[in-house]
Amino acid sequence: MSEFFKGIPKIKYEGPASHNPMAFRFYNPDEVVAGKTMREQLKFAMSYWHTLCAEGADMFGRGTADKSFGASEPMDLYKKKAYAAFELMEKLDIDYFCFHDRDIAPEYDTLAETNKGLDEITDLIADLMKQSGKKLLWGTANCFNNPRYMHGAGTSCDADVFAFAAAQIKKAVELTVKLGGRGYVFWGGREGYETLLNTDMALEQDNMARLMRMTVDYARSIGFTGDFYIEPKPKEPMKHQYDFDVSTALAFLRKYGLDKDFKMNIEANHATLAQHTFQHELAVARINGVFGSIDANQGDMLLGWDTDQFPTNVYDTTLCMLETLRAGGFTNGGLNFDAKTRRGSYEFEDIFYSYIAGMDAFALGLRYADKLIRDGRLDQFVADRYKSYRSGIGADILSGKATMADLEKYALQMGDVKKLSSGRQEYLENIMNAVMFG
Ligand code: XLS
Ligand code: NI
Ligand code: NI
Repeated sequence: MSEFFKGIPKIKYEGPASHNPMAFRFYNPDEVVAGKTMREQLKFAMSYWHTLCAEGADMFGRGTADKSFGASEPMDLYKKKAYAAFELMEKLDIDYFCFHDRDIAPEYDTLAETNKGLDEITDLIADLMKQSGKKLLWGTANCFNNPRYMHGAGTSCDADVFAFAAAQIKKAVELTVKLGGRGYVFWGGREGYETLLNTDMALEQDNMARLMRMTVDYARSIGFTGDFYIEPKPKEPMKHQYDFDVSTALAFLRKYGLDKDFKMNIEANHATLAQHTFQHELAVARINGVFGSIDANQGDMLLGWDTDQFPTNVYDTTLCMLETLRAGGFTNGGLNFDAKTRRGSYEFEDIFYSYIAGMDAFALGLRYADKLIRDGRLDQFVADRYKSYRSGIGADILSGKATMADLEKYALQMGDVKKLSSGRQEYLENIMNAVMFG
């Protein structure tokens, strides 16, 4: 196969002083940070949809980037995309990829024909994986683009649509297993509502859970041992999505008994759309045992939609990696760049500059998170802040020994709470800067 990204070399680590734009300054794959190589800690993945498919179209204009790869007909196009994907991963030294069924092969008029195309392309992808050693982080089904999903997929008012979505997901799961994927994602872009005036929310949520239960049972029956993920997002395209944020998705999983099989795939830009920080969503997942995988990107605080920008904000990547290290690192999950170049960054070089920027920003985040943990002042501050629970009345509260009557007696004798300790937010923010830049 010919080279698609001509003139772009294999990207290597050259250190912070390098001015070579086609080099890593902070991502040094084989360097050990926090007990593992950066490659193992960060587990970077390429998103097939943004990288090989998205051409920069927006609400007001068509695409600006050409991703036709010189192809003449649909199957030829998707084969070329596959070769281009593996060339790009090789050049960027990215070990994993993620895909939707409709990113990798054309959708034809019938499901049978579409599935045939998927079989052929996944044979090719399996070969390319074998040759290169690249791995599948997770697969998913695109149940949002086709007009049949206008009212939802699993939550559609039309049972034929539910059946079609189930068939599509069954195939996507089979392909994920065929390619050795360690994860399967549900992102419910159309699983929600535009108006409650036409919506039976109870039935829709029951059906969404039914579809997930069927998927888990089927996938386990064909040997899938990886994790299922819900990827929370509050809105866009639907006005209200049922998988709003980590807490909402967790309550849903627990209600339907799906919490043993599912974890969260947390996307930075979705967190901010839900009016949370990225760190908040990661922390909620971590403390509830559902920290799974990450869709690494960043939004623009002045815009109210999912801009899917490559992550370059080092404070965010640092806090993200701090939560990741606290969670014990990734097991089946990883850092998938669910991110695209800006519309004006339309050349192939821009894709490489973007991935380099994102990988370097996360490498810095990992280095700083490790430094913050080793420095210890932040963790020590938090431990001290709650020290009143380690002895006396606090210890009795935690152990369950203290009753309300005991606490009343204690409070009466106390008269009032004595001097409280300061939260010291600014002091802590300054420590963070001192550790990062010191
Ligand atoms: C869209 C989502 C999507 C999922 C996979 O906002 O982020 O890209 O990651 O379907
Ligand atoms: Ni995503
Ligand atoms: Ni998104």
